[in-house]
Amino acid sequence: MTPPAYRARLTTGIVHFGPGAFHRAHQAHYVDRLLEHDPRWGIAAVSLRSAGTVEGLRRQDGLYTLAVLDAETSYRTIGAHNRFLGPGEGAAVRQLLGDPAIRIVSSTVTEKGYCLAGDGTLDRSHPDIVHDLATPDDPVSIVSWIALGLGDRRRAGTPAFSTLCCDNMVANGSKLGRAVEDFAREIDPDLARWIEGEARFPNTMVDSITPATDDRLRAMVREASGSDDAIPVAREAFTQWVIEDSLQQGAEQLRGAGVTFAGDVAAWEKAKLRILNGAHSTLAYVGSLIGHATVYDAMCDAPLASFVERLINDDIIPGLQPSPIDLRAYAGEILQRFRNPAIEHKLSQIAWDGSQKLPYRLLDTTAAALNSGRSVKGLAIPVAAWMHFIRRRADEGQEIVDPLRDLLVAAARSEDPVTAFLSLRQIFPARLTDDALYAVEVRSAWNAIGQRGPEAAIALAQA
Ligand code: CS2
Repeated sequence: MTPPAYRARLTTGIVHFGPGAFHRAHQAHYVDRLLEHDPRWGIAAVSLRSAGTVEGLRRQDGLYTLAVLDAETSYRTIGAHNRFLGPGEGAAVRQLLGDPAIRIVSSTVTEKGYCLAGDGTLDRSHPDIVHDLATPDDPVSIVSWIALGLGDRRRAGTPAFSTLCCDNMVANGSKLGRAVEDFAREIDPDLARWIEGEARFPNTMVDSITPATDDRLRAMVREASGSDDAIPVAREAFTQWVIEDSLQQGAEQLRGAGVTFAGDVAAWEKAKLRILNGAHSTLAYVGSLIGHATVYDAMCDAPLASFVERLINDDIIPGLQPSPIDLRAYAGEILQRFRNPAIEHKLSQIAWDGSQKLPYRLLDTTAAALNSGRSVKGLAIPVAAWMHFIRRRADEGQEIVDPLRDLLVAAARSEDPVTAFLSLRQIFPARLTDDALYAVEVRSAWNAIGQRGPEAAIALAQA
């Protein structure tokens, strides 16, 4: 692979925790663009839990192929990463976080990686937080790493770095910032006050459909470029990054690379998380029960695609109004993106971590519908489908990727699964479970799916 021209002058300005496919296809794409004008924003890839991707990047000196698979196909060698730190290299990570040249720390560690409780605050009982409170100089969680890095800067008189959470989470920056302050307060109240005053955690919305890397992609890259790239990434042509306008350094460079800065990210974030990700999870669970493998396959299923479109227009969009965004047009673009035949986005991948995803993707929408007196019949179907999905995978002995796996399997195997699932306070807020109507609709959907199948259930919902 031919390195981009900026590699010769590249210095490190960003530390990123969790350099998985989405980070390398999305954030690194924007940084790759800005590096052509300012080489001081190289990315240090940090993965302290698993060596995999970091070793892959190290072996290729940070170079990998970004394949854009859409109406047109393109390939680009990304060279934005110039440091690679894996398990056991915590001392080097700590030194890097204290380096004044590092102005942004970003993360894609998935929703569960932030050790938050169901209400979005720091979960002090989380094993990683318990560990880190006992040994704050040897952290395992991203929350503690950021507190450690900021603490070192305070002691050294170095300005704070800005932290960019790049995971799908409502008010992602505010939640991470509060968790870091709450953690710091437990070990040094003065540090917590300094972080509150000096450090910035802008909220962000990130979007680009990025399927997991597989051998099919490696073969495509080899065919197209002749490169034996072990860690290529692929995404659709659409990409969007909206950042709250409070970044201390780098905003001008990122804006020049195509990032949108907004005074308030909430409208963008809610629209994306509830329309795109809510539809994704609906397709994942209902589509998997029907037997589809990818988003494209599920969208070729006309009754299912029609159900999702109506769910968006009749149940999700009303809960987002008023909005500065033309939500129907936005939704239409998303459904068109889902129909991209070049992207093999596996429903099984989207189905991971449902206990962490459902609250912001479908349950917040359901609470809004209940508060407005609107029907929740349609919204109950993907939730009941998720319950059936868990029970089917448990019965078939298939892997269930979810931090609450054991609780979910126990609920699925109980005498009354619907009641057992709805009693999981980590997932279902009281607003929903205290509402008799919601339980009735979920049970009705559960029974319809169980007795007549998911196809009948979605037909029933549209009757
Ligand atoms: C998907 C998201 O895997 C999933 O849960 O819904 O990764 C989705 O592809 C992205 O949020 C799109 O921006």
